[in-house]
Order: sequence, then C-alpha cells, then structure tokens
Amino acid sequence: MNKSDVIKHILGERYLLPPVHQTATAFAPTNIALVKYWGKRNSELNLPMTSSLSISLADKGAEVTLSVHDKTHDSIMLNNQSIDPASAFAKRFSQFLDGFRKKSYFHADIHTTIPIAAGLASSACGFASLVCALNKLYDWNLSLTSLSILARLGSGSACRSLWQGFVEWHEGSCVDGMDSHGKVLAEQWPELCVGLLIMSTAEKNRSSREAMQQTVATSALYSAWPQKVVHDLGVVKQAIQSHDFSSLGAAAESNALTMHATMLSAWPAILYSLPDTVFAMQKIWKLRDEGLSIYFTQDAGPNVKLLFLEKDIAVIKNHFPHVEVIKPFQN
Ligand code: 2P0
Repeated sequence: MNKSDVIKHILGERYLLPPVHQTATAFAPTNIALVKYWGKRNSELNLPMTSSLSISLADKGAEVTLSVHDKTHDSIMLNNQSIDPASAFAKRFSQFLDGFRKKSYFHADIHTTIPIAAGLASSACGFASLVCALNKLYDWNLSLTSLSILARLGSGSACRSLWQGFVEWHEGSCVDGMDSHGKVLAEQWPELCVGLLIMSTAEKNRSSREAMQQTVATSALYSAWPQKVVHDLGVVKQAIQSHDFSSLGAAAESNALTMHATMLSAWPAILYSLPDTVFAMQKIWKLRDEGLSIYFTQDAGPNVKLLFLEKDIAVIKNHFPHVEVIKPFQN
C-alpha cells in the first residue's frame, strides 16, 4: 500500500480528473499537541505508533491560494517571497501535488501567521490548508475525515489541523491507514489560553521527521513511550471533560518532557532546547511553586508554549512580556 493507492481509494472516480475551478483558497489552523505524536509504524503513509491529541490555535495557521497556470512547473510564494523551485520546501510541496494531478501545474500563494520551521507545526497547517484548497479546486466534496487522511500523507500532524478546538488523532490499526485520522472533541474550554514564547525563528538543523526516525531507531527509552502516551491521553481527555486545568497542564508538560527525554537518549543525541528554553522552563517551575497555575509544552524546536487560564493573563504577561497569548476557543 502506497500513497497513490490511498489517494485512489479516497477519490474513486474523481482520481486524476482535471481541476474544476481556476483558483481556490483555504485556511487551516496550526495545532499544538498536548499528547505528542512521536514515532511512525509506517513512514510512507505517516502512520503513527500511538494516538495523539492537540489543540488548534484559532487564526494562527496558513492560508493557501492555488491557481492553475499554463507553465509546466509549480511556482510558490511564501509570505510574499518567491521560493526557489530547487529548495527542499518546493520539492516536498510539488511531490505532494503530484499525487493528485495528471498534468496541471499551480501557482501557490501561501500566507502564514506563524514562524515557519520553528517548531510551531507549520507543516501541519500547510498540508491541511493545501488539501482543503485542492478539495475546492477539484470540487471533490470530501468529508473532513477524508481530508484528514490526505493531509496525513503530507505530514502526520497535519491530520489534526482540519478542525478547531481539541482534536484526537486515532492511531488506527488498518494497514492502509483508513482508520488513522483526526477526530474533533465536542468539549470547548473558553478560558484555556496558549502562550507562545518564541526563542528563535531560525530554521532548525534537524527536521522532526528525521529526529523521530532516529529516536525510534536508537533510543533505549523509546520502548516506554507508547505506554506513557496511553496514560497521558487518558488523563488529558478526563481533564478536558471536567475542566481540570492542573491535571491537563501536568499531563501535557510531562508528556512533552518525556518525548524530549527519548530524543536526548537517541544516538547521536537530539536536543532542540536553547539556553533560553531551559531558562523559561525553570522560571515556569518557580512560578508554579509560588502558586501560579502555569504549565508548558515544547515541540521539535526551542520555543515554549505556555498553558494557563484566562484569569491569569495579566500576571503571565507581567512575567513574560514577549508572550503572544492565543485563546483557542474565543477567536
Ligand atoms: C506533534 N511533532 O505531535 C509532534 C510533537 C513534533 C513534536 O508532529 O514526518 O511534521 O511530517 O509526519 O508531523 C512534527 O512532525 O512529522 C510533529 P511528519 P510532523 O505535533
């Protein structure tokens, strides 16, 4: 089973038909995992070792406009800058589109409201917005579940970016991955806030894709990861249902730290944290000891995402003057 088989299966008679419209635009939010996706059981289809659970970040994400043009290659503008067709970004983008077309080429105009490649899941909202734009351009009328499966083929975490709010990516068990997709949770939590602490917007020197693979292949701690995820997923889902913020924060923080511990024990070791990252963590732990209800999570990059409640926004801004506050359920 490869990517084309999955695309054929989902599109049926619509597979490789020409685009119906000349242009289409779609937006998808980025998502931050509270219980992380770290490790694949199938790297061609991005099928995960475990389920994961995220929160989407409202209007922080990517908007893509795809326009059919009469050239024989794609062109891409990212945040008003032309992308070199020979770059890894352009190649990954065009290779993904190749799965859906016979001979159409596109101009893609992408605008993001998050720093690219800084551990803020830009590939997640990028591929999710891309499949939504394709869905419009080709008039596929696919369900969000089918779009989630297609987005996963571009980047695993993209399958969680089809919805706002809390989304669980069910790992599934089918070899073709048809049961491995996102599913939105009904619960809302209007008081919940995410704070972005940007330490660096520099391109990371190791992609999460490589880091994940290397961790699974070499870390002695990785065997403990699937069980840790099952435990944390249970706690986080229960905490979401009962709006128990300290349980949610503690489980999310512990899950992120355990993921990073598996990376540290990989060989060669993988360390995304910068001195400022560690400084922020220690500050958070100190503030928590002093009674403030603040937790963090960290992805495959140095930036820290704070978790706190709306009532503490002023205090948090006082301690972290550069924090960008996002209210996932209020925008
Ligand atoms: C997550 N990350 O759950 C985890 C936590 C980073 C750390 O999903 O190879 O870009 O494209 O499936 O989705 C980032 O990895 O990897 C990621 P691929 P992806 O958000």
